[in-house]
Amino acid sequence: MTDLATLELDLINAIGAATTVAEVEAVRVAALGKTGAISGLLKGMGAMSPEERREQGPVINGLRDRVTGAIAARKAELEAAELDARLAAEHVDLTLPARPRRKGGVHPTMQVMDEMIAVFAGMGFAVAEGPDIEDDFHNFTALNFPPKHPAREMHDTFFLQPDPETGERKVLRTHTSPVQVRTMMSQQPPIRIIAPGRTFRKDSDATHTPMFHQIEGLVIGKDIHMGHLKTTLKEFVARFFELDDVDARFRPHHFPFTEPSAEMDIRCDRPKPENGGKLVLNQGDDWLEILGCGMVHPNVLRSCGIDPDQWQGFAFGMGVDRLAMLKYGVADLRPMFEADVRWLAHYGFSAFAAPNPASGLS
Ligand code: 2NL
Repeated sequence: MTDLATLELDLINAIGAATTVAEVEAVRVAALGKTGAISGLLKGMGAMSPEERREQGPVINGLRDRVTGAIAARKAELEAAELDARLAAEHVDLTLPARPRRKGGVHPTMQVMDEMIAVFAGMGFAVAEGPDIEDDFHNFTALNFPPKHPAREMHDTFFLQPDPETGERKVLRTHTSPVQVRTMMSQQPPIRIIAPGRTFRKDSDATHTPMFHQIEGLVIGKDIHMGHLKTTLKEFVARFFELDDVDARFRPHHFPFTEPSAEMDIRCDRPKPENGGKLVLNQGDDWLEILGCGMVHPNVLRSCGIDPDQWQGFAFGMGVDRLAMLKYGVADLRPMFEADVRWLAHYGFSAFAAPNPASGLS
């Protein structure tokens, strides 16, 4: 056998023996790569005499074409086999259940806040908002707090560092009343607003957290009176708890910013085994405190640029977190603001079930 015939036989055997595309590629490099055997032969043709080249050229070119063809054929064959093997190994089981996805939940406080806003919106109230950091005037003075009122003490209110130039000490608002003060100062009556938001007091025990949520409301008109207050708040409570009617009482109280002032209670039967361990509203001999309210004090109207001889109105305020716990059976206040996702998974609401008085609140 000639050297060329031996070379061809060796290469064809090696191509046939290759079991992976990578092995075929190694043969191709050995034969046709820069320093490959066939490449060497092709290069050598440059140094041949014309006669020799005429004779050897077709032989070497033929060798190259057959080896190239054999490599391409073997590669195609192995690629097809490799694809078949992958398709057999990497099958997808479409009957497997989808992996569970973590989804967020709406905090009960925010759910209840949205429910309350939906009820009041349905009664014609607009929503007003304001800053968490307030000044003494909007949080206390305009609300008829006397200069020595205990709420102004360091131990009840969070104060920011005094301003180095003016000495003014800003506060974290202790209620959302300042939002209503701002509304009265910037628009003339009639006014019908609620002010939902975060509030802060230096209080921390089994029933108080330093940060909590409030909704306050304010209605000012020419002839707004206690009758409007009682009807509005009873209607609110009925809609909020999805009751036909509420058995309520208005118990005299004191707030600096209202006169007269009252706390509203609704009749209830405290949780006991006969009631499945749940609080029952509208029956029993107990009373549940729901909110505080009253007729806006003339001094407050005056401080906000509203003439108390022309206008009067009522205001109210309630704690959202406590009502959320009551409505949805949250037993312990403290985990409410610990941001534990396991707690939220248990007590949270779907973000797709936004409260809507037409379709039911929750
Ligand atoms: C409560 C009691 C109340 C108000 C808040 C108010 C606001 C203005 C004027 C007059 Cl601008 N009053 N707000 C009135 C009565 C009670 O809140 O127990 N909150 C948790």
